[in-house]
Amino acid sequence: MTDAQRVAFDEQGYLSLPGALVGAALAQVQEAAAQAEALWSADTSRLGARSAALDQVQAPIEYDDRLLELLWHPTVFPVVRALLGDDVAMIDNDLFLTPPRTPQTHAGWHHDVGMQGIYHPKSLLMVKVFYLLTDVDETRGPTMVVPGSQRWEESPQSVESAVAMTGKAGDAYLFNCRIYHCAANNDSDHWRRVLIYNYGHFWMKPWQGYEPSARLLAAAHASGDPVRKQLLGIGDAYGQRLAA
Ligand SMILES: O=C(O)CCC(=O)C(=O)O
Repeated sequence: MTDAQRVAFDEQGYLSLPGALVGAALAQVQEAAAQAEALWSADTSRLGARSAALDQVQAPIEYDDRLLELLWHPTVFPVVRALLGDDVAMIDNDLFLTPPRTPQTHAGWHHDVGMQGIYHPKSLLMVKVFYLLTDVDETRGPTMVVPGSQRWEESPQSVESAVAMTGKAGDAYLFNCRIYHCAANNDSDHWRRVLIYNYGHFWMKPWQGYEPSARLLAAAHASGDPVRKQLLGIGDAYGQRLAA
């Protein structure tokens, strides 16, 4: 992570990471996401939300190792780790599918982190990474963020300064989960598809329903990979951190 990225993240509360997935890597992730979507659509007992505003495939890392492996993406994860610290862990993950012409957004303005940390550089609690699987312009339901609002005790009174997180398929962005954000309505004729990976500190619990399955935990143990194990919550509650 560059100093310029650190300054921008600290001031604005978000970072764009264009071209995180390109070429064959992007095609693989899109294929894996499409297969997860098909399985989820065919079986309504699978976890997630189904509404006119959003189809939410909950925990896509359970569907395909190509989606699991994005948790430790070679260029994006080091930025997340640099921001949150060596005790980084996974909090939740989703595949969001926003239908065309949504009647209303699936996510009005909000902060993900209700706890208001004491303001100092280490009070960052959660960082959320988005991978665009489709092109997203202003009309296609982009995430909107109010730059700098992650530092404020109160929610902004106006969202006039909000920025739309637009981009091409394969682009990524991340934000401090304390930032004030929403999803804009999808006013286009296109689906918006985005993978979301949320990270916090090892002492935090995953959101309910996102605890890794026994299968994923066994595979992480068998891999012996310290990053994979820690991200899935394997370790000592208050002593776990990745080696430098
Ligand atoms: O779909 C989006 O861009 C917004 C998602 C959101 O609000 C969230 O993950 O907290």
